[in-house]
Amino acid sequence: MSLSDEGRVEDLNTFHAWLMRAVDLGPVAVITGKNGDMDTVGSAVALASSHPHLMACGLHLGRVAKRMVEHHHAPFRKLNPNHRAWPADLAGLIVVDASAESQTGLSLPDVPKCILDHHATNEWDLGENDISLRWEVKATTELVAEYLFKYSKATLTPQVCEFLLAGLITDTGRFRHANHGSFSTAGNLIRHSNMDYQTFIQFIEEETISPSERGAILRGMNRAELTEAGPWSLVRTRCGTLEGKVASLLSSIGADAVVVTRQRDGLTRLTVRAPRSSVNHGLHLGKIMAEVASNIGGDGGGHDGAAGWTGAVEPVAAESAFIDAVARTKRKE
Ligand SMILES: [Mn+2]
Repeated sequence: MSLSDEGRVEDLNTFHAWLMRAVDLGPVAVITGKNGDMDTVGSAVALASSHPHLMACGLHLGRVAKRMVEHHHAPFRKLNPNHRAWPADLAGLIVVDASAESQTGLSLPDVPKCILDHHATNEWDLGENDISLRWEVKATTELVAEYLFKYSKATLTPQVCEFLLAGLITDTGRFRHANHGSFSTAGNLIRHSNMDYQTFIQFIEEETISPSERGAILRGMNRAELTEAGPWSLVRTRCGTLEGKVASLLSSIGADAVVVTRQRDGLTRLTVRAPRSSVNHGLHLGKIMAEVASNIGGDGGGHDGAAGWTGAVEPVAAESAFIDAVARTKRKE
């Protein structure tokens, strides 16, 4: 799915034509992925700033995204999972940074839709009035930034540039998973907005973890175990909250992959991470999670080095399904 520069230009032209037609007809919702991470929210808020008929909305705001939205008083409409009250004249919807409808946590109305995404897995069903831009970029905000730089430069206020850069910073793990494209987008955004990058990164990194969350993280670390999955060594644990944080802390000790299991309200969630060395040896966590979903149900997918799965399956069964799928993966030398 690697796209040439011409392919991208063509994609952006198609998207621009689709968008202009849609906003001409009525309001258009820009819908975020249900995890509310900074990439999905940054993409939605930035894109929605480009036209008064666009509205960023979604189920949930993650921690960094919530701080950014509050800090900038950015328009973002929080919906509930049973939301049905879409405007009668809704002319279309744009879904950013979600690889399937289930990833929005919403039941979407039947209007023309456009998908902007960068996940390795894809389970969208597209109709004849729908379009999809799936780019091999490190964050969806890179795609949105490229669109705005080309078609709507006036939208790129310092605040909008911050939303785009924040998504890029968090999805690349502070540029650890970046490539030349992400660095060049980041450079363009910093130069264009004239922001003070060091002050900005400090704001992004100011995390407020409460004492009870700190306890939950430590319990997650404390329960961690090493386990073998065929040719791969895994670290696995359970935790009640902040599973992404627990996963990244455990990643730093250097196993081939980390799996963190969380159970809440009858749903089990697996959060998995793998270092680049494992990906280079043939482990693709997004594909493994899609395989887990097809084996035991639920929804799964993501990127090569970071992925997730959610479903109404016992935690032990879900974790075993993941470990089995990893064990079946050949290790290329
Ligand atoms: Mn993303």
